[in-house]
Amino acid sequence: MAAVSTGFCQNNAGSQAKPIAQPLVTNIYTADPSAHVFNGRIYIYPSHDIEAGIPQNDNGDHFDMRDYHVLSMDRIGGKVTDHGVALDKKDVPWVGRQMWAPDAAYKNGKYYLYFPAKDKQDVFRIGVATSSSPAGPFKAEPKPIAGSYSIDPAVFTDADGNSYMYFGGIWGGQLQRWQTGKYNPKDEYPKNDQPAISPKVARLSKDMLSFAEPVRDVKIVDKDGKPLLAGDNKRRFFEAAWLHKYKGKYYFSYSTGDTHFIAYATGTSPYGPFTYQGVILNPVVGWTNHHSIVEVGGKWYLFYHDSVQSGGKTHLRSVKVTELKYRPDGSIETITAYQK
Ligand code: FUB
Repeated sequence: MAAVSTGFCQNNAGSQAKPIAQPLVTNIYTADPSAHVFNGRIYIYPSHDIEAGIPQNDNGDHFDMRDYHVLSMDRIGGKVTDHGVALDKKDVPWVGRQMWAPDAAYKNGKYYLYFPAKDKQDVFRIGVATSSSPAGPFKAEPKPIAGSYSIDPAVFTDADGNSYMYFGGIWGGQLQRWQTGKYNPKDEYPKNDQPAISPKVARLSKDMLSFAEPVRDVKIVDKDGKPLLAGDNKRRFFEAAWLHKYKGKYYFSYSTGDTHFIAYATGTSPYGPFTYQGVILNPVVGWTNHHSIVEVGGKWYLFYHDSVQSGGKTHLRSVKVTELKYRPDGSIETITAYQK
């Protein structure tokens, strides 16, 4: 992720916007929601935003989160339970700071929480923690996943039982530092007419604790099969990957970051390539845009966040949910989170 100096997107009237949905909880600030249905109940794995008092900068230092809470509800619109602290920074030996957007998965009778954080060298890595309950508490593995880097893990399990982790984020998420496969602390970016930096994917091992194969690029292409370019800010990948399947097709969705859209692209394999299709969610109040998509009881829902509740403070966000609709051709109707 990243920030801009004002901390507001163009839609900066946090207190004036008329939202289509209310925060799921207001006792804490929550963001980056990854929603799943486990045992017939909806579980949401968000970041836990706090006021750390750190000035905003383009590295996102002001997003200095220190733990995770799990939220759950028995139905959309039902009472939301905050299950308290599910994992704390102090219990993860390798973490230095900034516990950012997590995701969760179920396999082998266990629940897995995947989370990005900066290690003691200030390099983003992705960790995993396990629990016998979807609500936690989770116990972290002593080291980050070998070969992992950058931010925003999203784990998708296909019908054949294979699970894949999608990850990455440019700017403050450091994905640009791994373009050669090795870490380069210089923040260098492709020129505008070169292919954009790709998000990453790796199949997970059967025990869900490591990568089963080398990390691959997730290619996002236009309708002519050409890679989206680095200068194509309105369409190219920035952060916040999510993968879901609808009617046999794979939908890869993501944030365009500095243009603030949640966009999507579709393909016929979990590895891609994915062809850009359009916008799922227009910019929200606050700089970041981050989402997940889940089917509950035959309907589809978009979980997202905005900063209305905090009056527009970009690092104090609240998770919300709204219905997502497909057209008969499988395309997704664009959502605007505010009434006109
Ligand atoms: O919450 C911190 C970061 O902000 C996430 O990792 C990004 O996706 C953005 O939402």
